[in-house]
Amino acid sequence: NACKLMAKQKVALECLSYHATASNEATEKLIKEHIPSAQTYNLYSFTFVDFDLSDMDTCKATVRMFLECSLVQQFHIPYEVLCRWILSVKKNYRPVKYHNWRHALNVAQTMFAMFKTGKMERFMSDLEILGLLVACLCHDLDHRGTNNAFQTKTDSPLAVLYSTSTMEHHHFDQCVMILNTDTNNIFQALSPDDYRKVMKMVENAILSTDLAMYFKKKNKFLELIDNGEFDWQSEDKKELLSGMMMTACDVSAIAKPWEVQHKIAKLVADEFFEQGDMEKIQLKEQPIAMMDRERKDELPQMQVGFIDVICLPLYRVLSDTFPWMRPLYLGTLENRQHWQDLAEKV
Ligand code: 5BB
Ligand code: ZN
Repeated sequence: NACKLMAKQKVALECLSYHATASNEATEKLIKEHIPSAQTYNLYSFTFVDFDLSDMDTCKATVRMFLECSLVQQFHIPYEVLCRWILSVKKNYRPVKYHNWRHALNVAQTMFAMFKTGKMERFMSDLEILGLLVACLCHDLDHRGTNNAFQTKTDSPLAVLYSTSTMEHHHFDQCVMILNTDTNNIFQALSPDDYRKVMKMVENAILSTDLAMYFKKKNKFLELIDNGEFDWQSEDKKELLSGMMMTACDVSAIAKPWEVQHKIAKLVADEFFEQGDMEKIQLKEQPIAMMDRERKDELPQMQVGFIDVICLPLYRVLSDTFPWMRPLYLGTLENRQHWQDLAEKV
């Protein structure tokens, strides 16, 4: 309808000034670089940290994950196209505090560690592995540091376009846009059938990163597990499992060594506070506690709540079903204690 068309145009115009594909120079440079081993970057570990990596290293680590899964050979991805696509994806993240390219890389690395160290690879086809890695890298594209509720409250064109899972639909749109940009299509050699399949998978995976979707689907997942489900091959079960894995990867900063978790939680809080500031000033509204910098003393208690309500239940069921995922559960449990200690000091 007319209203959505207008919204779509506004979003497109807004993005046009921002979007850019990677330059040939940057692509040439990445192509010529030596790609260090997975070990060099600690890619197989659930305790991977990006803090000490240069921007170039983050791209090289991404290439390494594709190579390590044999995706380049398997799906005949021209190396130059892979390099350009990675740089374009990186370029379409904004420099916000938390939902930036580094977050996307971390989410993809946790997915990689789940496949390899978590031994989840055996439940997935190569095409599904490709789809999930791509989804992780693209799942927060063009994030503006504000959540779905904020889009709705401010009547942003995005909210007019998509009334539910607003940002997640946009992240997927951006993902499609990059793939459709000249010489960025890493899926170009796929058969039409595989192309359709992988896009469907990427869409489901990205939309699954809306926390509202997680709450909607988690009971179905728990039901399957309670019934002793161990065959994850059917399409809808695979979709459910993929969605749960996406959420598990998305929040996996909570499972990192304490110093790392502490630092990342500060970045999350800073981004939330900036939205809260905009709500106070522009909307003349009182933000929720999580976004109110006047209430930053409550942060440790909120992290305990986040861990108890979202993270631990998810990691518990995943590691009870897939024992090699246990490190995520244990790391989170350890951080819970640290946040609890801080909460009691106040
Ligand atoms: C989360 C859901 N929200 C609608 C209300 C608040 N809660 S919360 O109480 O669990 C909460 C989570 C409160 C404060 C938080 O951070 C304060 C710094 C967090 C929190 N969220 N903490 C984190 O370390 C992280 Br990581 C996150 C995730 C933020 C992105 C949410 C996207 C979830 C995708 C499945
Ligand atoms: Zn995310």
